Amino acid sequence: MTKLARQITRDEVAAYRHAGVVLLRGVLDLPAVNTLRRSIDQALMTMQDASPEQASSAGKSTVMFDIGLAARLREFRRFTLNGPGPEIAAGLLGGDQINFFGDQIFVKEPGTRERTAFHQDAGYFEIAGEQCCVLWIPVDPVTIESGSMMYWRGSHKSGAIYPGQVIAGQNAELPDIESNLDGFDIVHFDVEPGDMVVHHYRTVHGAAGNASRYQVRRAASLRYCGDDIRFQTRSWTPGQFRRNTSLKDGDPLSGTDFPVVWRRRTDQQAA
Ligand SMILES: O=C(O)CCC(=O)C(=O)O
Repeated sequence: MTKLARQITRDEVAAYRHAGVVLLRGVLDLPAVNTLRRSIDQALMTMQDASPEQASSAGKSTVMFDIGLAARLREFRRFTLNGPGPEIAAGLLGGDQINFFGDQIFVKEPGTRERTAFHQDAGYFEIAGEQCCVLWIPVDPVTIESGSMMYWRGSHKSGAIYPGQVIAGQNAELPDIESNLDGFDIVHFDVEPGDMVVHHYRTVHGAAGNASRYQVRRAASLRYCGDDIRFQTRSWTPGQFRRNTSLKDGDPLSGTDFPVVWRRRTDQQAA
């Protein structure tokens, strides 16, 4: 299984911590991107009983949000557990151990009007702590026209959690960022396959639809946690994001739901 195409730099770690988001250019090689492409396409073909939250179409344009692929697609699971993700998370989060927390895919076909509303992942992830990052990995070129992710820089810093987040409409707890983009420190990146954008799970983010005429916009979102994360039930978390786990509030992540995917070697500790 392919690992990182290059190492994460100190500047990138500093940017992640300061801004709560960092663009990592060219961290994936072609085989890694192709693995992910195959998995996303396989997921789309095997998506059964998609709820309106997961898939909607207006004419020919379609948006699809699917979750839990790693649990049902072997190649995707191998990518999430043994691919480059764990090492990237370890580089950015620090600490001695990384657990896999979950995955989701986002596909917006050309002409898709549906936006990804500004939201905060921490508002529905059933965890507490500092060390959780989300790897947003495009497998197509993405520009502002086709739906670049937009991030509110520094919004992770206050520690505020906005409960009851949805990605299909304006979140009541959040200010109306979309109508006032200039009023917030918003950053977005044009990306190519091989790049990824990593955000802190408290960083507020969203995206437009896909206004391009021909370019599909497919991306995977992989979530990883470090040592300080503890399981924390959130009564408002929607059912599809709930985890069927025996963990109790305050427990460290463990078990087959949250497998350990990376451990610091003892020689790395000494270095
Ligand atoms: O790709 C998108 O539109 C949304 C991605 C997202 O919200 C995430 O990865 O947390």
